[in-house]
Amino acid sequence: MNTSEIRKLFPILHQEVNGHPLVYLDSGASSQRPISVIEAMKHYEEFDHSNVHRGVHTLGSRATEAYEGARAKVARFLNASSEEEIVFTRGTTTALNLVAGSYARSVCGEGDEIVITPMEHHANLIPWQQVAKATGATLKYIPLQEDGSISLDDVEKTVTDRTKVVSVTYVSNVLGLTNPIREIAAIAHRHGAVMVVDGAQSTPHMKVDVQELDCDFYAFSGHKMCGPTGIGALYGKKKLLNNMEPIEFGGEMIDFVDLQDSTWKDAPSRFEAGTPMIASAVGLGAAIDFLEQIGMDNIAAHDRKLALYAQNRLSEIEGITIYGPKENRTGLVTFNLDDVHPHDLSTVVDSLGIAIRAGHHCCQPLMRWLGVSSTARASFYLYNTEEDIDRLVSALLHTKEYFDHGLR
Ligand code: 7TS
Repeated sequence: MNTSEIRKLFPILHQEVNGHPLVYLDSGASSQRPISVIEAMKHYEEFDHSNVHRGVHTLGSRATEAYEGARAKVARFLNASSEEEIVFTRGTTTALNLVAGSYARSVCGEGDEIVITPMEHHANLIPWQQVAKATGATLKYIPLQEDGSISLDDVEKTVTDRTKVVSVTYVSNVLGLTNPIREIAAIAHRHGAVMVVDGAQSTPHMKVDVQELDCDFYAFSGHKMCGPTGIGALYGKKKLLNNMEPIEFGGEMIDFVDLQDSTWKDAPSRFEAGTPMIASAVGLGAAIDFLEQIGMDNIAAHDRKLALYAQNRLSEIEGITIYGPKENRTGLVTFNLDDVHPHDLSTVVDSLGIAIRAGHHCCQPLMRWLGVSSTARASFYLYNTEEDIDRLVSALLHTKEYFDHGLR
């Protein structure tokens, strides 16, 4: 993988911020887009736009082909068994809310269980709390081990025959670890539960095969994998999707409408009421082309190498605490430095042109488990280099000096 050639394809990276060349280390929140994605969306808007699935005119057909073509790319990218298993959504959050609001609400009742972990992003936590409150089901947590990982023994102990849904993130957006989804799915299935996967942080960084994972639902966002905002998808096994009730109603999702009742089309249409985000879907398709051209295995190796390099370089700084397991980090490092508030850290490094994230990362229960209210986080992608991390380390040393002097 030639990172310096890849960097040339991302126009946004070539600018100065606060008088310094930009170092973008916040791809975990949202990645940047290559020129091919920007151009694909521009071409669509300039030449092909119309509404989809409606008119018989040429632009209508082109728009429909572009939109459905993007769905086919997503299906292939995740190795779904058919395009009908891919529902376009606004992103991971909307996809998980769809599974919770439709599937889980209909199967859960008093005494049933939903199993998640304390490391979940709020998008994979609050929807389940809401289902539990509405149905009388219990929300149970697989405990975390000392380094933040989960053990399959604990999964075995937590999942029971009353469990209807197990929902776990593939990669943690704070700890950077990868959960053993295939093994967890096997345990869930043995108890008759479905396996839901939050793929927001895994899909950008590794080859994903939903059939090999044998998960029932898989959610991800386009904007974290070189695509635009406002688009993502829910993969669901066909027989599950076609037995689920829609949670939004209107045009394009119906089969037959009478004055008092209506029937639905099969998936994915039944979950895509109204005019969809067509240009964003085109952009997501172009992002998949781009990532596949570079190769997901190459990207995975690059991101892991950078995370390891960052972990080693940051550990050299006195007073730093790095969170999460030492091994197998996927593309990010979360840390605190002495008692400098992460927001102050992030402000000082921003003044040196470096973008990192600070806060609770939408993981308040995990922050409580870590015993902190917030952390800083540097996250990496295919356009980052070891020099970016060296710049971060120098900026952190500068910050430390600044605050040490301030305290004296
Ligand atoms: N799940 C995980 C694991 C995430 O990291 C995120 C976003 C989401 C779900 C929600 O994705 P969305 O596209 O629907 O918003 N995570 C982050 C983050 O770590 N920093 O900013 C957003």
